[in-house]
Amino acid sequence: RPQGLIWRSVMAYDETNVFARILKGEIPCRKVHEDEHILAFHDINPQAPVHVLVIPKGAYTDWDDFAQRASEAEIARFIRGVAHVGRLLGVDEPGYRVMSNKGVNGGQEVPHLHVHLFAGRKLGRMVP
Ligand code: DGP
Repeated sequence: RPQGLIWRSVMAYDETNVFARILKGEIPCRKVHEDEHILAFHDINPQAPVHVLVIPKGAYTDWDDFAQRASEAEIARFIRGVAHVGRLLGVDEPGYRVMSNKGVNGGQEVPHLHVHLFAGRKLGRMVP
């Protein structure tokens, strides 16, 4: 483990969560993009004209779990993948918002790391 970083035990990944089931093909989704490492699909309850979820295929519970356990290559691929999805959707201009909820106070409902990509209108300022 690298020194100078704070490491905490992470909650065991729940393999029955809904996004794990989508990755296994047990639950359908409206797919936007898939490759070896990521899957992007439309949110079932869209909060903007474009509301897409991007997930890594690895078993990571949330943003913090990913930051602690994923390799730098995985992290880079994920960030590049999210931006790729923005371009595929044709929303890189005039732009979009990327957001990830972590834990109870973050409002996270599904315990598999996902980022929300919102686009299609000028979004309001974030109201916490
Ligand atoms: P979060 O609160 O950040 O964990 O967001 C979870 C999102 O996942 C929420 O916007 C609704 C969406 N969602 C939940 N279940 C499903 C599902 O079965 N299919 C799809 N496409 N989206 C789902």
